[in-house]
Amino acid sequence: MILRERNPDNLEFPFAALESFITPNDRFYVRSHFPTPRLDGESWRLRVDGCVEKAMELSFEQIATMPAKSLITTMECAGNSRIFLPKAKGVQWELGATSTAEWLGVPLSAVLNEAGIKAEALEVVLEGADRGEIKDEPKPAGDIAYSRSLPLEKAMADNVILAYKMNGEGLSAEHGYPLRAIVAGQYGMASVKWLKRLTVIDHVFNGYWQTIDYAYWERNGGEPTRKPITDMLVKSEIARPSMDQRIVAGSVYPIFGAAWTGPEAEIDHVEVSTDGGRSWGEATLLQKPQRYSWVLWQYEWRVPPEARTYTLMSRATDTAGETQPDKHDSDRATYMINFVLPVTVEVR
Ligand SMILES: Nc1nc2c(c(=O)[nH]1)N[C@H]1C(S)=C(S)[C@@H](COP(=O)(O)O)O[C@H]1N2
Ligand SMILES: [Mo]
Repeated sequence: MILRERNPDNLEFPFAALESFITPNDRFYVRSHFPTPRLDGESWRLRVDGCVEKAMELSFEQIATMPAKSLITTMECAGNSRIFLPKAKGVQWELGATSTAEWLGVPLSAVLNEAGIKAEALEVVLEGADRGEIKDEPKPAGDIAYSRSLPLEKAMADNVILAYKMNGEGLSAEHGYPLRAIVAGQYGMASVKWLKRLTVIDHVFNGYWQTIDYAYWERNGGEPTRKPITDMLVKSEIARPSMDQRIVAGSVYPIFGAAWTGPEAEIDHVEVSTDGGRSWGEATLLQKPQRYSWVLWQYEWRVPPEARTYTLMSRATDTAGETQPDKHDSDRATYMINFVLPVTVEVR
């Protein structure tokens, strides 16, 4: 793993080592804002309160005996690839703040239905057990918990689970033990780890992590309005070759990578350019694209005999017709970075 930050530890999956569709647990990237809470599964409770018929406290045992559901999802941090933006502040992620796992848990809807949702309910706030002080301005005073809300309709959808297993193993402390949300198709910030409380509210939640941080400016023709970051945007990345790699002139090199998109579409196709974006050829998808998870792809490059620097690019398009843009949209600041990323290599 590539260590991007210490305490809290932020670990990047070395994307150049991408091999399998499922990311092994010890290679799954870690993104935490505060030190990892060490929770005890025995005494831990999930509190459910707010606009519900009966507020509850559920033990791990009670959750684990409810009907389970599994989801295979790719999770990408909204700040992944930030290193490609000029002088951007924040964790300097390159390509590997993205990973794929099979999660097992209970649908969030099942827990909410158990508590009984009142008619005035509008959103559900998911709160983690981790807390601390924010360093950068603007910031609230004192310690705050990590929390995010989902509109009720999203919270009740079948792509949201409260997970206690990752690739068949109990969650590790870093990935949210004992229980975390998985919001399939959204950037990682929605998948709250170390869940301790679900609060149903009758208003829009304007918490720190969806107004100041993990938010962007949306323009619908007119003035910009502040919106929480939600769905992942269509994206592809080249795992191999990696930046500045040397490649033998006249050989055949399999360019290899992954592509993924948001919750409303699947990957349709991936194109590759070996001449800095002038011409494009179609890559082969190595699996049938599935909703919520990446697809691995490959492109056989007949490396020219001419020794010089070449610029490789990949560009994905999804079934909704969305394609990766050429440039980063600055209304997204240092998040949602899905523009076509160049990889320069040395042919010798
Ligand atoms: N409680 C809590 N949940 C959290 C976070 C956090 O700091 N605290 N980080 C979020 C972000 S920004 C991401 S990208 C994902 C990362 O999940 P992972 O560490 O399992 O990869 O967790 C999300 N859930
Ligand atoms: Mo993130």
